[in-house]
Amino acid sequence: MTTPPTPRGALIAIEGLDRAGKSTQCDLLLNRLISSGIPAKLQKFPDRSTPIGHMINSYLTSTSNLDDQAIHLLFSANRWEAKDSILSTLNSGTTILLDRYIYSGIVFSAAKPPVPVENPKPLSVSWCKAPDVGLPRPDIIIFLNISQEDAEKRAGFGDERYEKKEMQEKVRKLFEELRGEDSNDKEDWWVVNAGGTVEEVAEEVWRGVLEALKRVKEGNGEVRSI
Ligand code: 2DT
Ligand code: MG
Repeated sequence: MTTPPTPRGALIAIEGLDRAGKSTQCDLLLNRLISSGIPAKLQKFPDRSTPIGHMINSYLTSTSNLDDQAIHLLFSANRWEAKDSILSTLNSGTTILLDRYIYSGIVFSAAKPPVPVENPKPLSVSWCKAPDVGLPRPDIIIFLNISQEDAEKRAGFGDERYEKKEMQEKVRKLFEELRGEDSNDKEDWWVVNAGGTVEEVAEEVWRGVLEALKRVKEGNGEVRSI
């Protein structure tokens, strides 16, 4: 008698603005999955632990300067270097929570103010998306949606490069555009009101996860690509 193959894990991306509660919700969710008997693992992007991640970290903490295009490609390379491990983890039956993914990659780069002279136009969304084409596509993107008002009530920003009000406002607009425009991917976005209590938000996030697990169960077992 042969045992049936292990069903693959789900690929779940958690996205949102800074201070939307992504890390808190990822930790809660990881615990809930594991205590429900669903093997799961957290993968954060950027992954600052690799050599490429070290370069990203020194850029974000402003100890190094890089061209907008170059840092964009490093963020993407930081995902490509994790691709094989993501796929083998999923195929071994473990669910992966992505704390940020290509969507942060697109909106943060496209939100940057154009540098006059050298680079007078902002990076376009399509340019920003191109290097990620071919990466594993999440079964669901859980978007923690927080209003400007609620975000302002939470603790202040840190002092990393992108943690500035104007940048965050641009990021908010671009996330909205991305969710609206991505008509092929519309069903992939699960928008959660992140203004509630931690427990309320966790409940809505959990419903998104159940939806992703259902999609995986009903699918053909293959991980789709961006
Ligand atoms: P954390 O605070 O979550 O470590 O993120 N970013 C992230 C990009 O500009 N491009 C990307 O591809 C990713 C994944 C968002 C640090 C900052 O890095 C930004 C905030
Ligand atoms: Mg941060």
